[in-house]
Amino acid sequence: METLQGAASTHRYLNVAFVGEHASGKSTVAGHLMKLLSPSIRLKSTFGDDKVSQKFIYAALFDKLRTEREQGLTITFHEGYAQSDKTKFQFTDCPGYPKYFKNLIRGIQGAQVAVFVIDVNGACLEEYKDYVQDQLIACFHGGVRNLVVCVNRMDHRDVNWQREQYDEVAKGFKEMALKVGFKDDKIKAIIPISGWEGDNLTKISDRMKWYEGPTLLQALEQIEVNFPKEQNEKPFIMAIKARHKIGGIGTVACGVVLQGTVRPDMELYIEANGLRTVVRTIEAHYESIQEGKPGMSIGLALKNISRNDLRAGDVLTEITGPGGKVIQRRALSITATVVVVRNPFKNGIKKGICVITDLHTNHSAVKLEQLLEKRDKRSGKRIQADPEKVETGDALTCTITLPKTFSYNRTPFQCKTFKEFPSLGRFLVRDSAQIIGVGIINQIQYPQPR
Ligand SMILES: Nc1nc2c(ncn2[C@@H]2O[C@H](COP(=O)(O)OP(=O)(O)OP(=O)(O)O)[C@@H](O)[C@H]2O)c(=O)[nH]1
Ligand SMILES: [Mg+2]
Repeated sequence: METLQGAASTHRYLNVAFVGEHASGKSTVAGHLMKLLSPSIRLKSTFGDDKVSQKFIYAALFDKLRTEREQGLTITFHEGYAQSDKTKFQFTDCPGYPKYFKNLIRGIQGAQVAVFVIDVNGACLEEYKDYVQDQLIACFHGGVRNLVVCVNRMDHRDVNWQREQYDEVAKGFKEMALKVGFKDDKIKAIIPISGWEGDNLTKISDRMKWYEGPTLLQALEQIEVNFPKEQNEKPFIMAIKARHKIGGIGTVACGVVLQGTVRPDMELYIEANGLRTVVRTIEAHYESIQEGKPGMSIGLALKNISRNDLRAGDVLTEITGPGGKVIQRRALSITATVVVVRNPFKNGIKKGICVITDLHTNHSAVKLEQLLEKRDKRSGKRIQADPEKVETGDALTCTITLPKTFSYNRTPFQCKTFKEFPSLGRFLVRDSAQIIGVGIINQIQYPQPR
């Protein structure tokens, strides 16, 4: 096992996602922490002709879109970088508004720890309960196993730095996280903070003497993330989170390394459309690096392709076959086991319904083609063959058809069976802003070779 470390760096890398219910203060906490770690960052009170309202001054470090600043809410995920004595942090500020849940799902991919910023007023246990539970499921099923919880707005005049309300919210949230599957020892800390005033972010606050620590920074520093070394030697695979065209550099694919090591001049192909490309340069944390390893969030400058050839949700794979041959395989359908966590349909979940799957960084509309078996959620024992419908709490084996027509003759998503490659073999089943179930892929059906 090894920790993630850049070749030229003595720091380790840590990828942190900020999540939580709407308007709990995620962007403010992320922005304030970044400002405390990098005092040279300037807080902007204007962007061109736009004035930033004083109360969004920290949030504006992350909320970079004009509409986000105007409305004071995050729409898509944004990244920021900072470093402490031993860690280089990548902070990903995710949206909390339920309508933008899909952007949160993409934002948390590759994170090693989720910082849950929840409001001390307890909205995460009442108004946003289902939604916060969905965020927990998305983190857990997406492979984010470490949690740091920040109970925010301790400065609020009704709370006035006292512990009663903090205790209540902390207890309720912990119960919810344990129920979703998080291990007690992976909930690293539940910290009372004020994102706005900065209490307990990097220094212990003397306004809450009843809390002994750790601070948010200490809690993040204590998290150890190790990656199995044998993953380094396998063929390189990266899931794309975002694509850019940058002047002087060209097409850049940003994403998370799922397996293997990437180096400059490596030949890759885009599985979705079979196009080939070559790595020009690699960047992490605004620094040029020579090797990208599993778990790292990197940017690859690519030769011979344009920005439009890539899509967030695609997968880049190393060309390894004999003679560097690329075989583009279009999956027709998958057989999967899905545990239903919620049933939003009046008549139950039946065959033929259209749902959205979130597989790593990919979102696709798919059809539930056939319900094969209803199984016991815990033992996996078959309860019923060919069920007509399933309800909340059932486990279901089903076939899911993938859409056939796509521009550029693309495959909708690149997947593997869960057994073969867990991170490309598990997915969420969603209906707009709510999770219906969590699934794993058992089998993939490809067309017969002609
Ligand atoms: N009093 C007080 N206000 C805060 C604190 N943290 C954030 N706020 C205010 O809460 C409002 C929302 O903050 P944001 O950081 O935009 O919240 P968010 O969670 O990023 O919101 P979404 O991304 O839209 O879900 C802003 O007006 C902040 O100034 C805090 O600790 N105390
Ligand atoms: Mg925000």
